Amino acid sequence: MQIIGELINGMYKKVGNAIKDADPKPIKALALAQIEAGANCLDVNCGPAAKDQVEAFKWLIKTIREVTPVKLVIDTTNLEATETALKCAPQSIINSTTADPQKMEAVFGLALKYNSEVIALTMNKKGIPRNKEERLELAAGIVTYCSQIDFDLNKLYLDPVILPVNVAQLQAMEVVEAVRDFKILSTPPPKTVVGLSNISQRTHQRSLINRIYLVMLIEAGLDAAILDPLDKNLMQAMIATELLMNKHIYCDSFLEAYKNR
Ligand code: THG
Repeated sequence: MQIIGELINGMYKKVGNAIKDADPKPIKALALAQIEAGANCLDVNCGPAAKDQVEAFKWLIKTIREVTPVKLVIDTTNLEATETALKCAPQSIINSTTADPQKMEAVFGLALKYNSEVIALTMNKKGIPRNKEERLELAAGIVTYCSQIDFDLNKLYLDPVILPVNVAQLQAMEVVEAVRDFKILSTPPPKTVVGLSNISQRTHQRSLINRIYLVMLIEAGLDAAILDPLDKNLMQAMIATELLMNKHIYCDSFLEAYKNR
């Protein structure tokens, strides 16, 4: 599975302050720690604190690039900041577009220009769907648009949008089943991604809820997740699930073997 580290996000005080003070140390440390823990991509989100998103992204990407060439996931709704980020780091993953036609036109336009991949959220101006069927309908619209503009479906990630279980308990299974059903929309099938930690925001036992939900999503065919790779129990649950789904060769020391794969 593709593991996208979530920790370079201005939502975290430490990161928000580092951006504000232009202090590279915490950012570099978070980049390296997440990769060491198994992340193969890094989400980059400057959060609500950054006054100037364009400058914040320029600085963040330059800082991260001083320690690693890993693939970046550009997490912002600001199109100008997205383009600036892509100039610094082409072939990144744009996070994200919605299913709204105008937004798709702008975002997929940038993706074609910079040879980038795209995360498309199955939501629109009306908000986040209430069930699997509405998510599928929006996903179908996104896939159809990609075919029309000849966007390589291998570069598309569909995100069914996870809501916190404490405010939307009925949605958790709708998202799991959406992940399963997105696969029938096209050949090649679109990839799927989620922002895992959304599920446990403001709940007790966050780590437990995150890892059980990740297991359910992987079983449904999830390809990638934005998550906290420093959560050891979470990473071990992921590896064990993939092992039981026959995605890795079994050995007695499979946790060790995964690191050296
Ligand atoms: N889909 C896509 N991108 C996303 C999301 C998604 N990007 C953002 C988010 N959701 C995924 N990233 C996070 C990062 C952190 C948290 C949740 C999701 C989180 N943070 C703590 C909190 O809010 O409680 C912060 C605690 C602190 O301040 O220390 O939970 O769904 N495509």
